[in-house]
Amino acid sequence: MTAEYKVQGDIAIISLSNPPVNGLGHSTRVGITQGLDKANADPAVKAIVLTGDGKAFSGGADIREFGTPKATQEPNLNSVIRALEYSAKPVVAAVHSVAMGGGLELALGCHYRVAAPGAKIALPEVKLGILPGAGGTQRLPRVLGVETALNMIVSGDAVNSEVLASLPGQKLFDQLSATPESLIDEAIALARKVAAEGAPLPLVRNLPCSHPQGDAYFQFARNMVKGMAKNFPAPAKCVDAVEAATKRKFDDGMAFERDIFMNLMLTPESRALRHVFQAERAAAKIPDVGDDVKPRAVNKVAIIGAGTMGGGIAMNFLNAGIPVVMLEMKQDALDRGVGILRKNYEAQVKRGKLKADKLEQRMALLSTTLSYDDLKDVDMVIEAVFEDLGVKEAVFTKLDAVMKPGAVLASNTSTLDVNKIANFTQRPQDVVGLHFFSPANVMKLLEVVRGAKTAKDVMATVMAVAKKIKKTAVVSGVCDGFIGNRMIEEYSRQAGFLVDEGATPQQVDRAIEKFGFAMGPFRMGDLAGNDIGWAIRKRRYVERPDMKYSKAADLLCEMGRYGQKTGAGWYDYQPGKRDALPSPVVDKLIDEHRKALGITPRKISDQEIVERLVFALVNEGARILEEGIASKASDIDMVYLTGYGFPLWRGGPMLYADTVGLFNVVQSMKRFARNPHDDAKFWQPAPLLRKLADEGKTFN
Ligand code: 3H9
Repeated sequence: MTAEYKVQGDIAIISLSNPPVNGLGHSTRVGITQGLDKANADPAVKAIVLTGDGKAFSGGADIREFGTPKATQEPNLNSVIRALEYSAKPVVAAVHSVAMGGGLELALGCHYRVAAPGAKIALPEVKLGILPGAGGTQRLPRVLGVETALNMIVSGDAVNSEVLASLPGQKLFDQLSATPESLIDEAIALARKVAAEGAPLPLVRNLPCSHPQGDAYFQFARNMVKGMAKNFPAPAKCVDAVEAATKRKFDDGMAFERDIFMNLMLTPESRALRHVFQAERAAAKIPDVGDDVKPRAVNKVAIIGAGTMGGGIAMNFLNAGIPVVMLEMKQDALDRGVGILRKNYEAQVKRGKLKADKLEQRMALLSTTLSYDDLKDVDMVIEAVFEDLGVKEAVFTKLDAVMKPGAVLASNTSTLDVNKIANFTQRPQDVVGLHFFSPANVMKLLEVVRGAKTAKDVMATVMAVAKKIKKTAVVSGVCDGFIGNRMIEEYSRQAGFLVDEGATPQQVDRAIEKFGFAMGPFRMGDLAGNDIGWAIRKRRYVERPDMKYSKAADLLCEMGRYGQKTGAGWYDYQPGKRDALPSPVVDKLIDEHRKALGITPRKISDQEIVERLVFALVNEGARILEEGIASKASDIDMVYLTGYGFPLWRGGPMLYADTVGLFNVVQSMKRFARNPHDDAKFWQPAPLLRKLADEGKTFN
């Protein structure tokens, strides 16, 4: 049982006890109802207090049970709430720390509620692609009013208990305890008082629920929601459910909410969001680095290189209150870097995103130097210099000479071998890759590249640091391109073949953007600079001459069309503007290129474009998994969701493949392999993918 029962004088206390956040799993639900039965049967008990052990009142339905029979096994949450409502003895909820989702719904089923200050109160179900399914949409409007309740339900955001308790006319909390520590005593005192008074027990379900301009208000809410969440069905359904609370009898409203809840649970969008919730937390865990491995202290950081990347990386630490010393070779490079960094902060102040005094606080944490000797006292250094192994060797040799023992030596390389970099030092165990994505102060993703000799506590350290600077850290093994860029190379190769065969860059971009990518491969190339891919291909032509590429991109680069920075790439650009305009020059280039290859262009469907691009990611992702470069399929999904603009509502490439069905994915790959203009070798399904497909299994 994961709820405890004890009696204190004439009050029974039922305490949820299901770490980490008292999720309302089956055994907890059984524990609550058994506690209620016991209390009601015990003549010595006059009233009941319901609370939660540890760091939460309750985080809601136990997410670990979703999709299992236990989720709905009786007593389900609605049955538990019904049992609370019909308890003959008063039940007082003592809410603290976190009351979310089903946890808040549980409290709303109690006769009275006392909240501790500082408790986070939310119905966050919408963030999992569902809506509150145990009366939240029917009861919350009755205690907070329709508008406040709907805002909370549609946003899913947490509101502090003090804020809610101070709303005029609110009936959510009967009392706010003086301190978190006095909560239980105050809840017990209230329970005793109401038991002694013997007044009829109040039920939220009996409160009225209406809005003075109902129809107009709900129409307005629908319009708002449509604009904000166009790829997610849940928010609009939240509006329907709250409207039902104002128009239907309570039990009819409950049935309506239940129906919507069950339907939303089956949507691919909800599956994706629930996957992401778990994937995000799973990414922070490294299979062989347990909680017993203690991170090293990181109180001061050095950044080598004051370029765009170095400056962006520095901002992350300054934002988190961690002092940074930035090193450059020349004073003017330092001055330029610091100037850009300050300008970035000033732009944030102008947009109202940062207070002016915060800007100065952050800048005060930044110091600069031209001398490696000044790095002696820092706990972690991140190198962000030019991508050249010789340059890295020079930097790491110097770092090795000056850094204190135990300092973490990180490289922001995006392409080079971290093991080689580690071996430039006498302390390869302290070396790790930290691949930030540009702009480094904005992008959530941080690929943590674990070298062959990287120490476990260095891994624990950088994961802890990543959390502090609010990055989604995903661990990658050492390989060319790590997880993200290794996969994107296959995606880009497909984009090239598609153009060779008959698609225009615009069609490819449009198709994949309609699928949900933030930006198609050609617009992306123009933004990042087509010369970057060109440099990689030139290397490949030497290292892997057997690899097949479309040469259209090389021809483009030979014309100097590197993208936005040269005013022309796959698209034309007007001076000072970023709008991608179809280019007759590129059309001609592609046309001649096809002629030279002897290809008669064919019409390619959007579906084929999307499948070839996305399944290229999937096949390479499967190889990355079987090689152990990524330890979980969900890590690959996190890389693509947080670093490459993969649509959130599809949950990442690997979950998307699971949703399509791996059998179907393999069938498509076999078809692509028969296309003479494509790369038949690449389309051999990765052994892991084939095995899972044969066994009817999924990546996740
Ligand atoms: C619902 O209630 C449906 C009902 O309306 C209807 C039902 C019929 N269950 O975030 P953290 C785990 S839907 C089980 O890192 P924090 C989490 O996986 C539910 N486990 O910590 C992690 O585990 P691990 C609506 C849960 O302190 C650990 O707790 N509720 C649950 O930064 C720590 O999590 C939500 O959507 C759960 N419900 O934040 C609540 N929640 O250590 C979403 C968390 O193994 N949860 N875990 O990796 C949150 O917002 C945050 O987790 C919370 C704690 C604020 C609770």
